[in-house]
Amino acid sequence: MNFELNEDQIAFQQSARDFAERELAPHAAEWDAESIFPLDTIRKSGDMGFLGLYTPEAYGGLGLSRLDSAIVFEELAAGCTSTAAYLTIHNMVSWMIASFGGKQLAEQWVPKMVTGEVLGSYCLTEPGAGSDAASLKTRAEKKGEVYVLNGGKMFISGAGSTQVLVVMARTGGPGPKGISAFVVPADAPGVSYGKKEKKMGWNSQPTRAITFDNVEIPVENRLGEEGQGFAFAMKGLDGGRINIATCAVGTAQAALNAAQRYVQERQQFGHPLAELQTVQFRLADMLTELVAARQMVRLAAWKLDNASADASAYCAMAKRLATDLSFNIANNALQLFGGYGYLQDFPLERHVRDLRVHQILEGTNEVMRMIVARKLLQD
Ligand code: FAD
Ligand code: 2MC
Repeated sequence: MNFELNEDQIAFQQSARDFAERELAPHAAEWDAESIFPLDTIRKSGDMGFLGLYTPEAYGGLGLSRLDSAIVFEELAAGCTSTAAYLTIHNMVSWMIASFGGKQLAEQWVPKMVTGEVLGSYCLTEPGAGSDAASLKTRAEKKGEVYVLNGGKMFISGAGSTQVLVVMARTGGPGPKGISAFVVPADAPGVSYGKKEKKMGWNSQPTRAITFDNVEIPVENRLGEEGQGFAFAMKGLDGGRINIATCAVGTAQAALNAAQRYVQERQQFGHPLAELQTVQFRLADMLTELVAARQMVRLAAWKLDNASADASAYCAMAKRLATDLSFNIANNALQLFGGYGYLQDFPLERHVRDLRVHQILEGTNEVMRMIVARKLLQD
């Protein structure tokens, strides 16, 4: 067992760190304040392969493992949490089309997603179906060679600025087995978008509701067979949860780095704050928890790469643990900055605002506990 990164991983990590420092970090505060979705930068990240990290090479992706991808996403999140998190969703969507769509569908969409010509959104949540995703009501009615979609989605990341939607919709009876997944062009007649939601964080990417009003989709746009859509959605989210967790770790690392510097510069009572043992102990706990979170994420990614039977439960454990610990680390870093941590002149308040939603989306941390407990009690 070797816990050191190999040469390739160090190279990926360095190129992601360089990109984050050059292209993301200098603009993150402005994108947050002005709610700018940085499309040019996102497309530029495609030149580095970041729009298709674990997308198969056959469609232009890098074909990396989840572990390697997690190392890259962690670095990107240290530059801009919200933008990196959108990149992870785009990667998840492109991987789903490549993995579950037929060759023709994959060839039509995925190469353009890898370059950034086409950006993707993942559409599972509905106003009445959040944690209980299998209760979704959007319907896809088969009529000859097309499906007709009616219904609505809520909280869709990127919506209104993306070109392709992977939509989970009901083709059969109630419950998970009645759900299928579809590739829907974002500008298909009958697709309309709600207002850009005003959010606490994740402001560099738009979030909108979507309505489907008699949207006609060719039968070939279905992923796999009828009834497989829920399992596809969950498989996408296994990796998605690692990604959301690794973005939390990257952000927590950025917060810890800032705090480490600050306490050595800031003087009170005639000494740098770093000389206080209470400050040292706080930093020590932050670092210990950061390392634990990172290792848990990498273990879960490794499990997914190796198709371990308990991989989904590990993805849920990693998501729960890493997002809770990372939020607390960023909040502690803010505390060490005192009043300055609360000002927008420093990145700490943004880190805290951005990280809060990682405990909610891609399955709330309560749902993560549900998945872990089910696995524990079933074994
Ligand atoms: P609810 O399910 O109503 O939950 C409310 C509370 O009850 C939570 O605390 C929850 O944990 C708790 N709860 C519910 N059931 C249980 C239970 N059985 N046991 C214990 N506690 C329970 N969705 C997409 O499909 N695509 C996206 O791109 C997307 N992006 C998002 C971006 C943002 C900024 C946000 C905020 C959300 C996004 N979501 C997206 C939706 C997100 O996944 C849901 O908000 C999340 O799954 C929770 O659903 P809900 O909001 O309906 O909460
Ligand atoms: N991989 C493959 N198949 C899976 C799976 C996984 N990870 N998880 C479940 N399935 C299958 C499962 O095996 C079962 O099929 P079968 O009966 O053939 O065995 C089927 O799916 C139904 O599974 P469950 O019986 O576990 O379904 P249930 O309705 O009890 O709920 C739960 C499952 C709560 C885990 C799921 O609804 C869930 O994850 N809810 C949270 C929703 C969520 O994460 N939303 C995120 C939206 S995206 C987002 O937020 C973004 C920012 C992009």
